[in-house]
Amino acid sequence: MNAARGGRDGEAGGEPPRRRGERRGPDLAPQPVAAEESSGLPDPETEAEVEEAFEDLDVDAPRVGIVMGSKSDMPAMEAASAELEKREIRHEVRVMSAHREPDVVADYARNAHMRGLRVIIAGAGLAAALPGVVAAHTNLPVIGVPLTSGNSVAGGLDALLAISQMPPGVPVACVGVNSARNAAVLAAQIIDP
Ligand code: AIR
Repeated sequence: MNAARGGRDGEAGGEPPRRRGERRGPDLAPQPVAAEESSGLPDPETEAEVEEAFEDLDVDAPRVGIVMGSKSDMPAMEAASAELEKREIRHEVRVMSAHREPDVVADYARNAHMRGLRVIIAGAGLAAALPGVVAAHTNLPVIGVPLTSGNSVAGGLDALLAISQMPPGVPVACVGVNSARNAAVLAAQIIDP
């Protein structure tokens, strides 16, 4: 790509008038391209360096991602959004189900760090896999919010256990049932202790 762009730039900026491509003369011979421009090798900067550079820029990237397994979780999860709003912490809200849209969840979690997110709050009810699945795909801290829903067992005990009983090495911080506001307070403390 660089080589092609360099060639066109050379024609446009050079002294000779533009000619049809068919007429190949010595004056239209391909311009030499600097080796470093055309190597095609990946940029040597590490992910950490790129992120550091991005942090210096005052962009409007959200710092906290709030995700939930269903639209029906929105009323309970709005408390997290309201708390972050109050604290003027940039955040985004997404609905994605670990069981119904597993690929969407995986993509979101894998890209979260590079997008500038620093904490993810994940709320779900029933077999609440969302926080754990997010944690499986990112090293960002994940705060799980167990939610009650229509078919909950024991008022949300099912989700509480699903979220808190993570296997060793893949932690999820778990707040109380329907405690979305506490999740936001914790997220704020993680971002700015
Ligand atoms: N859920 C959705 N996908 C996986 C799970 N565990 C949860 C939602 C919601 C409950 O199932 O987080 O709390 C019921 O979802 P719905 O969409 O049927 O209202």
